[in-house]
Amino acid sequence: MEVIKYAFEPHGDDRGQLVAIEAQLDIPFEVRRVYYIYDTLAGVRRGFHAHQDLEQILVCVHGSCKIHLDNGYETAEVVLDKPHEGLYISNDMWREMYDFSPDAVLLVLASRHYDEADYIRDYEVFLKMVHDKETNQ
Ligand code: T46
Repeated sequence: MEVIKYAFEPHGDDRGQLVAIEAQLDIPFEVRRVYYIYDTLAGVRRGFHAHQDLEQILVCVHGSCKIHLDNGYETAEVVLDKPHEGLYISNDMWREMYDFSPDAVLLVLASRHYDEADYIRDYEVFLKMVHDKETNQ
């Protein structure tokens, strides 16, 4: 599976680092929503869903975490541990987030507003959907 990571440019000087992410310049979509996940306890696994119509960039701006990706055919495990690196996740991708360090802050830039109807939370339904799409192509 192709894992798409964006390398953002840190603007560092003797005061520290600054990363700017501009919609449709540094990432391929307009940002309509920002959320972040923190205080996730050790051993916790979150996610367990796919989206039908959502693009997202995940940046672990502090600490580290791992992302399990599954496109219905292949899986990948991605480590996020750099505040200047973003993981791109688009539609039809099952994701789980795990191995959060105690200090982890996972920032997410999303292309659409929150919509519970966009979530596919049943893995069997997800598999059927991606396999049906492949068959009908
Ligand atoms: C995703 C991964 C990476 C809202 O009210 N608004 C929001 O924009 C979001 C994302 C969540 N919520 C509420 C819904 C739940 O009551 O926050 C609660 C926790 O959300 P959820 O269980 O969906 O969180 P995760 O960590 O399983 O998944 C989240 C995103 O929902 C999802 O789109 O791709 O992070």
